Amino acid sequence: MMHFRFILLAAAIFLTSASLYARNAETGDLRFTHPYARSTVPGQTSGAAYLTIENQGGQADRLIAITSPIAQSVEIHTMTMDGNVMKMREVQNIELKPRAKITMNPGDGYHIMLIGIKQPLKRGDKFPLTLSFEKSGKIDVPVTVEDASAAK
Ligand SMILES: [Cu+2]
Repeated sequence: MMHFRFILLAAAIFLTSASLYARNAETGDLRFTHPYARSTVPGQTSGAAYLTIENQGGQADRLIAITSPIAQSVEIHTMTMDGNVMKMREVQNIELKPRAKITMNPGDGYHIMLIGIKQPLKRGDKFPLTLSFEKSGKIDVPVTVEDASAAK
């Protein structure tokens, strides 16, 4: 009986480490650099966050959704010029080809829109963003709030 229990325990440990390893292998190709959000003023209901995502693997992946406990919803936006006016538009996903590097910065390309923020984002605050990828699954990225004028 003791022996049987030991085998079960060993099997459980093996399965746990095997699944951890599989998760690392799946998410190991993505690199996240400088995740930051701009600080907001009281009464401001939305904020913006930025980061650099690099696909160091040989397989394409796709960022398909983002959530955060600090916002009612999170959208992926891109900036487009409409005549002389810069407009934000929601995109459904961001494709990450092998070796692709997506750099987000204020006023250029993609940004992450935090909609319905529950309290102002103050410099030095930290909060998580959960990024969902088609292949790599969900990955939590810690974001730091920087000055409203922050840029990379
Ligand atoms: Cu936006």
